[in-house]
Amino acid sequence: MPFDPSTSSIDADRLWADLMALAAITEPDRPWTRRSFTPRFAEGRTWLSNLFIQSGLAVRTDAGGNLIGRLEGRRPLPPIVLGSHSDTVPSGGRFDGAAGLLAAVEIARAVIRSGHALDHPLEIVDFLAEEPSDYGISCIGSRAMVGALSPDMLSRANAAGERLSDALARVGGSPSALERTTPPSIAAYLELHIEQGRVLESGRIELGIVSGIVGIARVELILLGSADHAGGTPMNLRRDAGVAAAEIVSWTAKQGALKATSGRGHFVATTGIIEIAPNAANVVPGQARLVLDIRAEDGREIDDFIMLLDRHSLEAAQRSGVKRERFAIISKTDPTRCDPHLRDILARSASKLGYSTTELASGAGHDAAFVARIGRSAMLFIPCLEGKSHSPDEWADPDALAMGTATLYDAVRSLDNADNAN
Ligand code: HGY
Ligand code: MN
Ligand code: MN
Repeated sequence: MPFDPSTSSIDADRLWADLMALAAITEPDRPWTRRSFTPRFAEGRTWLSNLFIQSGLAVRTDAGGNLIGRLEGRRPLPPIVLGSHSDTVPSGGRFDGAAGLLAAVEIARAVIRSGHALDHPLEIVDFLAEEPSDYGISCIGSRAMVGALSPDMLSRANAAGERLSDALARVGGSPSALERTTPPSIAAYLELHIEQGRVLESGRIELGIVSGIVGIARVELILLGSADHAGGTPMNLRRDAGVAAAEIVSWTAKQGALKATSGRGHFVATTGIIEIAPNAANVVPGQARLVLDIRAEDGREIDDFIMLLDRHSLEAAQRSGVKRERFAIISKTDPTRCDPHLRDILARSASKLGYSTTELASGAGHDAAFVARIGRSAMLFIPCLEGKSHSPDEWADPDALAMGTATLYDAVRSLDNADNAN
């Protein structure tokens, strides 16, 4: 059933205009790019902060560098929290993260326009650095909020040598205060997001109620061989780090496909970073660096894959006469179930508005997985064109965004009342 603006409290045109305005804040040569901690990201945050203020929200930045807009409620209750992230991957899309944030702002405006205040305060959180950052960590703000940003993580440095703790302070966070802060009490967390997959589109289903969010492990491998002349070095005398790396990349894809069809839930494995040095056509690669992204609904599948990868990558290195210098799990999160009560509220709101829904797992990671450690947390998906995301081709239909926002608004109202009932 299409979105009907005449019966909805949601101003779909205003919401879409906001989304396109935020999208315009991008590295001009790589639309759409707003990498965390960069001046472009700061520009986006300033825009978002102004939008929060214009929309009637009080604005603050917490110790974890999260930008928070707050609309007071009628009673001193823990807030209902909505959110997502304003940072992007390099050459990403206009919807991943931004759609959820701006839907939340439109919901805050709808609450004010209605003249019927919530009993709970409403908070909107732009979580810092949800995407993998230059410090090797993703979900920095949501980890910080729940007390999961460790001193080791804060000491990680980017290629320029800046430590994450200094970068956090640079964007308004307070690393020193982090140790003293306790996680906030929340009534619930709800996040609208594009699916970044094809279940909704292929099934012609309007909204997705997320059952759970995959666990994600990232593994870094460094292989050391011998950089040699590509012309004078006989094939049998080479220690080619590139060949060993290529074998590991190929094994990862094959083993990942095997696990994906094992019937033990969603499983994917990707070698997203492949670097060789000195990366010259006439030099046998002396060094290779790989970073793998491994995800599953069942955490045991991730552990099993990493154990197999450990064994295979050693064998591949030996076959090429190459030393495996580093094999490190640089980050690892467990799978998260979304709160059943919130999923039920979302499903009932969608049904009340006449929208079709299905339950599905999220193959993408989200801040909601960390927020689930401190309170009830759930997600609502809207379809995206051909499931594409992390690409300039990312697209979601304005009607789909409006349907998702209207559903989320109804769920917030239901939650506000339900929690007051008990
Ligand atoms: O990588 C992810 O799953 C998310 O989009 N950051
Ligand atoms: Mn993303
Ligand atoms: Mn995202």
